[in-house]
Amino acid sequence: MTSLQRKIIHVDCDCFYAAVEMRDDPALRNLPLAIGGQGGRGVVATCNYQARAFGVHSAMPVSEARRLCPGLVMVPPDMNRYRMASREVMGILRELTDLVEPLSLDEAFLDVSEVTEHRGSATLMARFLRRKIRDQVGITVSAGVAPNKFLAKIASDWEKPDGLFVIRPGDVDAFVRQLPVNKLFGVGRVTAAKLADLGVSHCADLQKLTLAQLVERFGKHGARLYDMARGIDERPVVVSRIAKSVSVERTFSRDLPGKNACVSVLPSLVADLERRLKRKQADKPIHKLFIKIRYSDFSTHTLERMRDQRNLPEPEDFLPLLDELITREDRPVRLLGLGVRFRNDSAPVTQLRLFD
Ligand code: DCP
Ligand code: MG
Repeated sequence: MTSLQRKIIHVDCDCFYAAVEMRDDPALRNLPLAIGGQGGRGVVATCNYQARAFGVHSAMPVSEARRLCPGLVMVPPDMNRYRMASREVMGILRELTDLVEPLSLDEAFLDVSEVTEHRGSATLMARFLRRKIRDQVGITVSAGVAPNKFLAKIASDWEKPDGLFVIRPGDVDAFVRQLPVNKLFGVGRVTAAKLADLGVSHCADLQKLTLAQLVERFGKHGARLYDMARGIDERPVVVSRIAKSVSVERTFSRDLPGKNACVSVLPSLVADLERRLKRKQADKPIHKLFIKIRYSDFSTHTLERMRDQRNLPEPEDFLPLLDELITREDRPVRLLGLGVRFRNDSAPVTQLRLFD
């Protein structure tokens, strides 16, 4: 019997740090741009796709990057802004399903096998997520859809940047056979060279080796190679996250003209927050309230204040935060968000580990 067909989406932001910088300073958009350098180890953390055309890439010494691309613009990293963008991306993914496994700030797996929205189509879900992240966070992501993690991750890279690639169950074998072995997880230069000695360059060649041959040659990793060559990967999407906060946010189809308009949408945002709190067994003591605002130029500000209370928050509870955060009354607002943080010591561990 075959196991139930899963639907996995892998999402990976395009040139993540650089994308956040280009979003916040559109003048950088049309220039070759790298993040890193100053203060760091003098290497490129990432660069935009214009810079990649010159051969610049992550982990390259800045001096070499400048030699390859004399017009390169270097910007020092600002992790706080990247973390905030990451939280927003992950928040959008988690609105679709709780089964989200982040791998780093800019990528995550989703198991959407049980999601019924979007007609249950993982392809439509991936399109929806890509559009929503572009509109709300202001950066592009690439996505891969496949029956397992290994293939979904390869798929998200296939049409990068700003792309979507789908591997349907019936296409797995043909797709895998033409795949160069260096695309496989764990196959670096050394393993690739060993495989080349065996006459293996693509998974079609790899399929000709027996499990015993691969284990003898590569140890434990041999069994993984055997499976991957056949597009098999049973690893579950693992969720291990302690709910430390619950929040809601809204990007307005037309910018709100200023503070008064923000005050008038507070009640409906608070109502959304309450619904989420009730859904998430969140009768834990609330420790802090926070709000977030994004102006039309994408500059984003947050503020949080202590407020120990057990009962659900009311719109009036957020007014003082709004007052403190908005210093210019008439600045157009693109997004407004609010939320609550729970006390650390009371946070229950909501962990779903299928197996390690
Ligand atoms: N990063 C880093 N040092 C590296 C690799 C990555 O600091 N050697 C950081 C910067 C990247 C972020 O991690 O923006 C995400 O890494 P990715 O490998 O996903 O690379 P990018 O998102 O930048 O580009 P891509 O469009 O290829 O995903
Ligand atoms: Mg990325």
